[in-house]
Order: sequence, then C-alpha cells, then structure tokens
Amino acid sequence: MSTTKGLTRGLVTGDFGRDFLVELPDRVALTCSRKGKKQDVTCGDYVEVTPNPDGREKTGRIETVLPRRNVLFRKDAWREKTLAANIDQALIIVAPKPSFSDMFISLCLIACDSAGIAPIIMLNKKDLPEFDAALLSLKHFQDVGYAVLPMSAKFDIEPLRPHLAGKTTLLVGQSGMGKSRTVNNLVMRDVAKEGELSEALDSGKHTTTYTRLYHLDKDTAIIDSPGLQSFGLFHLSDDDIAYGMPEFRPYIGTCKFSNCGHINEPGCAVLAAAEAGKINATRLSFYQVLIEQQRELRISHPDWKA
Ligand SMILES: Nc1nc2c(ncn2[C@@H]2O[C@H](COP(=O)(O)OP(=O)(O)OP(=O)(O)O)[C@@H](O)[C@H]2O)c(=O)[nH]1
Ligand SMILES: [Mg+2]
Ligand SMILES: [Zn+2]
Repeated sequence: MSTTKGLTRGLVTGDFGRDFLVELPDRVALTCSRKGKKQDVTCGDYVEVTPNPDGREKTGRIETVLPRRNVLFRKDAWREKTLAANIDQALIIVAPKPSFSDMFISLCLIACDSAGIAPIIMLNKKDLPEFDAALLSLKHFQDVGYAVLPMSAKFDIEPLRPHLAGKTTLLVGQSGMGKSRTVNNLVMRDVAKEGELSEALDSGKHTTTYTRLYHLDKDTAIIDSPGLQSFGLFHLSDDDIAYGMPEFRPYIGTCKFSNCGHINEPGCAVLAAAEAGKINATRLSFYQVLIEQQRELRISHPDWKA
C-alpha cells in the first residue's frame, strides 16, 4: 500500500489511552495524538502520521489507520476496548497465585476464536508448590485441543521462545500472572516497568497500565497489556459463542431446530453429545451460563448490538 503524500507510515507500539507511540521504519518513535476520540487506534496498528504537526520534535498526529488483518476486542455493558490489532496469536497467561478464573480463560478463548487469532494458554510460576493442582485444573482445556504451556517466567523463560518465533503475540491475562515478567525476561531488560512508578509507589507492585509492543527480533514481537478483570463478549452473537467452543462444532447444524441455542431444546445434538460424555459438563455449563448472561444483557441494554 502506498503512503499518502506528506504522510509517514508507522507501527503503533504504545497505547497510552490518549497518546500513542508510533514507530517509523527507521525505528524512530513519535509520540502521537489521534484525530479525535472516535478514531480507534491500538497497538499493532499500521498508521499514517503527519510528523511534527506543530513543530515539536518527535511528535506526530495519526491521520489514518490502515486496514487491519484482525483485531482483538472486548465489550461489556459499560465499555468497549480494542486490545490489539494485526496479531498472530494471544498468549493467555495464568498462574496458581494469585488464583486465576477459569471463566476468564474460557471467555478469552472465544474472543480469540471469533477474531481469528490462535490462542495458547501459559501456566506460569511453575516454581510454586500450587502449580500441579493448577495444571490439573486446566485439563478440560487441553482435552478440547488448546495448548497449555507450563512455564516459570522467573526462572526460565527460554522454552517460550520457539512458540513466539516469527510471530506477533499479545500477552493477555488477569493482573499479577506474570505478563510483564515474561516480557522483561525475553527482552532481557526491565522495559515493561517503564513509567509505572506512581502505581508502584502506591502498591509496591508494578502493575501495567499501558499496552506496549516490544520487538524480540526483526520478525518477532510481543505485546504487554494491562491486567484485565474480565473479558466481555457483548459484541458476539450466541452463534459466535457456540462456534467458539471447538468441541461443539461437529454437532452444530445437526440439532432438530436450526436456531437451537443448545440450552434445553428437544433434539439438541450438543446436549446429546454431553449426555454421552463427549462434551465436558463444566464446559457445557460455562456455555449455558454465558448465553443466559448475554440474553439478560440484551434485554437490559436494548441498544446493544452484536
Ligand atoms: N514465583 C514466581 N513469581 C513470578 C513468576 N513470574 C512472575 N512472578 C511474580 O508475579 C508478580 C506479578 O508479575 P507481573 O509480571 O508484574 O504480572 P502482570 O501479569 O504483568 O500483572 P499486571 O501488569 O498487573 O497485569 C511479580 O511479583 C513477579 O515477580 C514466576 O514464574 N514465579
Ligand atoms: Mg504487567
Ligand atoms: Zn442444539
């Protein structure tokens, strides 16, 4: 794609909410504003910028966001947020301590599926005594085909490198799971702690407040993101969610009713498969609770659109 005259093309490597860091081909980074709040910009976006719009060095204004290959998005009743764009995979990082939410992983997996982004689950803090029990609790994800990588960001992050090579990977997860520790050890500098001193002073912890992209080599990048509490899927339809459950797929379209929601309908092939032990009861009940929540929200937020 050619660049519009007078504009420079770059990659968004930092999303600070109001401002963005845009890296130009010569690796110079500009702190950029955007045209307005409605312009959706996120880490991983390719953009066209006007460099130094008001004469200040190393600044820019984002004029255009180039078409995205994919985008990871979350939306709940109160807000929506674009997490990252143009990524090859998402590394969902969980740890035995602080405890993680199974629901969070399941939601994240569905979001990745609907965005066409390959997910990997990384169970971090292998060095902790609670690790084995946590690994066992992830078995139902492995059983349906998701990769679960045991790791210790603290002691040895090297086994992760082959999974990242040649790709752009978003690190996503709840707070305290070890995303930034992973980044720091891969980059071999304390890069992911930059600019978070005020938070650090409050809590003694370096909780991440911005999304940042780091290059590991010329073909490999990782994106650190702030910890999430939950992962709203209000932008998805019931069908998207059912299809986001890989073990449901062989049965979807074979239920008695073509609009079957796989809740309690007669002749439901998904429910029959669960009866026959081919679908895990925990996974089915996660799905049914989620569909119920989505339906309630659609009623309480009538302007809500999938
Ligand atoms: N024991 C142990 N501790 C770890 C490991 N990885 C990370 N930690 C610790 O866990 C705490 C949280 O790690 P962070 O990397 O800041 O977590 P985060 O996921 O970036 O958290 P947010 O930025 O708040 O989302 C830190 O004290 C880390 O040192 C590990 O493999 N083993
Ligand atoms: Mg962090
Ligand atoms: Zn059904």
